[in-house]
Amino acid sequence: MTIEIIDEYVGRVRYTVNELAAIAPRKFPVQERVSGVTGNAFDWPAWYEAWIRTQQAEPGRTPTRLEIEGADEFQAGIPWSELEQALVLYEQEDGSPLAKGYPIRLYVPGGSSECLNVKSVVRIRILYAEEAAEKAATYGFKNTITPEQLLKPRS
Ligand SMILES: Nc1nc2c(c(=O)[nH]1)N[C@H]1C(S)=C(S)[C@@H](COP(=O)(O)O)O[C@H]1N2
Ligand SMILES: [Mo]
Repeated sequence: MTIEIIDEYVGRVRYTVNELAAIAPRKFPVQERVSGVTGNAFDWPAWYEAWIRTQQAEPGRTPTRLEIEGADEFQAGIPWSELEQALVLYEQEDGSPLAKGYPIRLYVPGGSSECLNVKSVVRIRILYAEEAAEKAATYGFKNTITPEQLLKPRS
């Protein structure tokens, strides 16, 4: 199982869970940020910063939005500014693959909804368009996001 990363500037790359986690500068127990959850995680913005430096991208651009999709086609679109505390859960406490949410799971503490905690992530799109930052977070099954969800104000 691989995770596909699609970046507007870098292009499309695929990583195994181990390859993805190896890029992260620091790993920590997920409960440091999300109470009641166990396993090991890494910080998403720190992962991105480490990763982008290894790519042939022009430095200095800041992403505006993340689009993230699960194996079941559940997906979320999240303004980058909402991801300051976001983390990726990638293994259980004992180092074995996730029993729930495999291959990886996103958590968005401080985000506008717990529904943004996408499980079984298989695709991550990193967007840079300025307009993308202005749209509120969205979530739902692919192609079935209702106008109500799109218009749902942050609570
Ligand atoms: N892949 C995937 N991720 C998902 C969902 C889903 O249906 N599929 N549901 C979301 C919603 S609506 C919520 S509220 C949380 C529920 O997380 P939990 O199963 O840990 O309680 O997961 C989110 N992540
Ligand atoms: Mo939810």
